[in-house]
Amino acid sequence: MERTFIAIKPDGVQRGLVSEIIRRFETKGFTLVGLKFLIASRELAEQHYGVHKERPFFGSLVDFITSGPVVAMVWEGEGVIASARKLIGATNPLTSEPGTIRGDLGVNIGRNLIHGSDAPETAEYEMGLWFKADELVSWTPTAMPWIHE
Ligand code: DAT
Ligand code: MG
Repeated sequence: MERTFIAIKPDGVQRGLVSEIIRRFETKGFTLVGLKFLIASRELAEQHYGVHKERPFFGSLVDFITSGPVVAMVWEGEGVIASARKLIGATNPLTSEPGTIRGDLGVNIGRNLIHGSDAPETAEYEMGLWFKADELVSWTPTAMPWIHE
C-alpha cells in the first residue's frame, strides 16, 4: 500500500475547511494513518519546500506556510500519491478543474489550500520530515472489503 503526505495549509484552516478537505480523502476510500496540528517552524517549511528555494516566490511561500496552523497528514491506499494529486487539482486554483479541492474552494495560487506529495520519493521525504515513524498508525478499516475487491 502506498502512502502520501498531505497538508491543509493555513488558509484552509483559517477558512474552516479542515473537515471539508478531510472528508474528500475519507469518502474516496483512503485510510488516514497520521495526523497532527501544528504551526510549522521556518526550518521545517524551508526543508519542505527546498526544491523551490531558487524560485522568486520562495520567501512568501515560506512566510505563508508558517503564518498559522496546518493539518499535517499521511494517507494510505492503492495509488494514493497520484490520486491525491488529482483530488487536489492543479496548482493554480483558477485553472484547477471543478470537482477538485482547489478548483472548488480557491481562486489564488498563493492561497491554494492544500499540499500533496508529487511522487513516491517526495512522499517518503516529506513523511519523514513531518512525522516520526511511531506517529504513523498501521490499521485496517473494517470497510476495506467494501472499498477493495
Ligand atoms: P503544488 O503545490 O501543486 O505541488 P508546486 O510544487 O509547483 O505546486 O509549488 C509549491 C507551492 O508554491 C504551490 O502550492 C503554490 C506556490 N507556487 C507555485 N508556483 C507559484 C507561482 N508561480 N507564484 C506564486 N506561488 C507559487
Ligand atoms: Mg509540489
